[in-house]
Amino acid sequence: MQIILYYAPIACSLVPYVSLTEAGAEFEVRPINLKTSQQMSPEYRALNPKHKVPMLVVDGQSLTENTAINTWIARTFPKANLMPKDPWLELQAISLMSWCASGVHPFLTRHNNPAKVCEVPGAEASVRSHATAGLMDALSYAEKRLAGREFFFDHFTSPDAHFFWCMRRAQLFEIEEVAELKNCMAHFERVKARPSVQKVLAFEKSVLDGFAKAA
Ligand SMILES: N[C@@H](CCC(=O)N[C@@H](CS)C(=O)NCC(=O)O)C(=O)O
Repeated sequence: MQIILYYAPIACSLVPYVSLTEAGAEFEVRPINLKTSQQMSPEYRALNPKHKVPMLVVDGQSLTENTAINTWIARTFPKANLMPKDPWLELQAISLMSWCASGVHPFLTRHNNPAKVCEVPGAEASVRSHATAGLMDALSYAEKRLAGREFFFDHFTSPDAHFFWCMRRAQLFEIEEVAELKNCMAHFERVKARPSVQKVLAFEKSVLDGFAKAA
């Protein structure tokens, strides 16, 4: 089976990189430079009209959306236990990843590019402050879910990788409030220590260095 991951540094394509690595899968990574808007190029848009990462291509068939991609990885590599085995808990895991994608990620996107949601000159600070309030409200749910727990379920699963990415992105945006979330921060450090996450962070650095050299 040929697996290709379209990936961009810093972006949420970190999540399937971690899942594939945890699964011991062989996969090829094709880096996309979001800083130069490579995702908007005719070549990439021909592959993925949504012009987003991640995208997984399996034997020539493409799959987009983190929730679907990570569900595919978990089902294709069952020995890695990337989702709970119990069908109800598996759906709870899918629900958590959908929430990361639709209940948390949009607040981070507003931080990244406030002008996308409000073009009024000088509105950036207000957009970011509303985004932070929405983000903190969303994260308070995870703070409660993670109380007294190492992971969202009884072992590491893909939703842990997805939530790790959300927390990392928030910290890279220097949203200081997230540091107050003790359970989320402990989860962040726990997931960060995993070899799969250390591997993607090292890979990310090498891709960023390569982009800088090419610029
Ligand atoms: N719902 C998608 C979100 C994907 C997404 O927004 N990816 C961002 C990077 S984190 C992206 O590719 N942005 C480029 C663009 O919007 O053109 C998922 O969960 O996979």
